[in-house]
Amino acid sequence: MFGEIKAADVAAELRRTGIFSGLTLPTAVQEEIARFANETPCFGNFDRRIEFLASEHAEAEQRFGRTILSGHHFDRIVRCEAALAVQKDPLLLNVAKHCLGGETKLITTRTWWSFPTKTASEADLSRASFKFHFDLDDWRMLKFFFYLSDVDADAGPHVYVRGSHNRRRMKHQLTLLVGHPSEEVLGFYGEENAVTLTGKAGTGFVEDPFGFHMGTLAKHTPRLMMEAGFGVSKPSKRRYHGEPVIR
Ligand SMILES: O=C(O)CCC(=O)C(=O)O
Repeated sequence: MFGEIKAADVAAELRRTGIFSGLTLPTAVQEEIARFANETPCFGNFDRRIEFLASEHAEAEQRFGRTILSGHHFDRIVRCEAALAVQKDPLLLNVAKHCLGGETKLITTRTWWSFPTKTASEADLSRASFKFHFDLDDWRMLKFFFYLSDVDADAGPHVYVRGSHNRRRMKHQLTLLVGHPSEEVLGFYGEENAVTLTGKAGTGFVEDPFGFHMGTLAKHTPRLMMEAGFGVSKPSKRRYHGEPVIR
């Protein structure tokens, strides 16, 4: 699916900076997953009681009387052949094996919307990965992300701090507090190392999620994202966002 890109080159860049950003999905694949995500009801704020179509986001906020920042398709994703084809593409597994070793396996696949909303409180935002954090789901992991909608600076781009995957400040390492203030993280790693990932629908990147990263709030248009995660341990409850766990 990804042409001439070599797993060893991607892995080398991942080791160096924690992120590789040169992946592009074939248009037909991106369109098929986006069609699925538009036509399939999603679940708001990780809550299966809040079920709605992305096009009805504003009505859903009214109907459920609350701010809805995200909409996950959870296990419904297994009905989408194109998404399964992405997660099974040999480049993904090869990159993961280069980085994590031979035991590596696919552990999560999810698609979700991030919605612009006028009513988000500070508490909503800190719950929703909008602060710099690193993932603790497994002790070694890689996450592939693909934008399925165009993502510019106002559409909730993902931000990654290059180099933060292998140089952790003791204070950050020891704290279980998930979100860290931007000034503190960027003060330590350098503003110049924060990469904001924008791109057309189909743009993909892979990161070492032990590096600091965050989503940002979509200001005008919803963002549709797919993630395929690889790890080395058995699936644990901690990594369930309700997405299918592949054994
Ligand atoms: O939505 C995003 O861009 C960030 C997702 C994230 O932080 C995560 O999967 O850990």
